[in-house]
Amino acid sequence: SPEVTDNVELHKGVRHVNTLIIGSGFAGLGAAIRLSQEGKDDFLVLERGATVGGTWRDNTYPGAACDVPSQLYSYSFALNPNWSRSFSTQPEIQAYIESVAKKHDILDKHVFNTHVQSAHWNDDDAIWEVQTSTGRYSAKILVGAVGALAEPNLPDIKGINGFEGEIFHTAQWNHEADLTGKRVAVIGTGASAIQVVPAIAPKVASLDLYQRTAPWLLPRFDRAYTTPERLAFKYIPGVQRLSRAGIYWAREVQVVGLAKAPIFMKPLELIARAKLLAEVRDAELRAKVTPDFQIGCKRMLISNNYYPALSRDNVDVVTDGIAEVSSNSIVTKDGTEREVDAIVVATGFHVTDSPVFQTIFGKDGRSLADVFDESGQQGYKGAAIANFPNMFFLVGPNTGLGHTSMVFMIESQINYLADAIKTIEKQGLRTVEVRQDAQDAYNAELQADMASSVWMNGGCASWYLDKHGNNTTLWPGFTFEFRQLTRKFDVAAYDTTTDVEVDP
Ligand code: N01
Repeated sequence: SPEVTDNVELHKGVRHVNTLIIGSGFAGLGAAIRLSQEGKDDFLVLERGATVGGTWRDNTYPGAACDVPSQLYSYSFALNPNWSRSFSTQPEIQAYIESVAKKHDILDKHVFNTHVQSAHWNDDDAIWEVQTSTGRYSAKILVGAVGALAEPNLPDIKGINGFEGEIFHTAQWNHEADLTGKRVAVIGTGASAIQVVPAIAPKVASLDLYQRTAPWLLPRFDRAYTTPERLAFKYIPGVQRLSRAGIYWAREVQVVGLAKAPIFMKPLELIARAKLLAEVRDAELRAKVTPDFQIGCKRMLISNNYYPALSRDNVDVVTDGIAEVSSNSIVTKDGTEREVDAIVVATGFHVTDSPVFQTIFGKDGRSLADVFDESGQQGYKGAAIANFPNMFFLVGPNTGLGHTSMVFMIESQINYLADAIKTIEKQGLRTVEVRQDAQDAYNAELQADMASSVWMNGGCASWYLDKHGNNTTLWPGFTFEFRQLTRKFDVAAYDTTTDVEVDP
């Protein structure tokens, strides 16, 4: 049974809090800690998992690690002097997140093992009514911190449900299944696959890698920190912040090539081509894994062991599309059948079409999914959405990044949320709802900035784009611009109602 805190009021027999946060990954946890630090203790976090961590808790596949430098991959209020490597592995990141939660004594504000099934705005009472797998809640303010890379995307391939061997998604790795000596297929060649393949290739009998689009790969400058470095991070004030600032600015420069002037991506492409030539000696294989779109259009991947793994005798890269899956094999469109014992599905996540959007219903009773379906995944400053009063997203529309740490963006969004909650309280506001015209103007400007980006012009399809062909996931500017934009809650962009008289 879920742990439930008892410091909640009842509203019509339902547990009521001022602020209800859904999800406890980096975003939800960070928001919870911030609210607690500011004394806004009337909140709860609903979390479907058994602990904090979100995507880092869920993605336990062999080889899982971060492609953002460790120094950037922590909250600014909880730097981690104990990172063992320059690029951290999943267990280390998960341990960090759990340690931050414990240190800030925030676990008892969580309701774990609780799946949010629906959230409806009740306009009469100006509250959100939330149905979960373990009970009902209501809240004045709803915070969606559900993550963009949380809902596994299972490919719709003919016959796949009839496969009789082991089959699982990278984000739902079955650790009971021993792949040693097995014939394994991996479907997909994104960030997850390029980590899984080198990790399992040495132990499986054979590995067929089903590639639909060859990714661009850059070197991974990963190494263990030396003892003097670790001691310096720990004991010399400022060293870690200095290192963090240096890496931050080096990464931020990439925005010029990605978003502003893709011609500046050329040097990276040359590096990637040189790497391909050096690491894939077989010309036929090299031709197969040479990308056919502009670097940066899809997320750039970093690895030193992916190409060597593809060159192994027991690994085959299959580029003929999959026609169907039988009970014990995969059949490609050219009619070839390859028998396998297990299939690893590395096909990514529902990002612009998350099933969560089907469960949130706004002022006019329409779901977020319907709203997004019609107009694309649009929001205001990645946080608010017109017709969804008193609701804020963390990692909402156009807040993702292709080059640096999401934790920076998350902290910017938490600033905005915290100031919104303060403003609502201070001004005695009953509801705040972003004005449609403010949201439209924001998106028009954002998409104008996006137009010149490599994501729109690089000749690829990616999870960055929604079904309308718009990039509704990434932030097209420098992250410090977003920080500036979200520094204060700009109530002027919102329609508000008031329920109490307050002294000015
Ligand atoms: O997912 P993806 P991911 N039949 O969507 C293919 C973060 N991340 O889990 O390119 C056949 O990128 C699809 O092919 P195509 C990171 O932000 C970070 O790998 O669409 N193939 C693609 O090759 C990342 O971007 C880290 O043609 C199908 C692959 O599956 C995001 O998570 C590690 C298919 C999906 O790639 C997602 O990465 C892991 C089908 N029906 C993840 N459907 C690090 O920090 C899809 N594909 C290192």
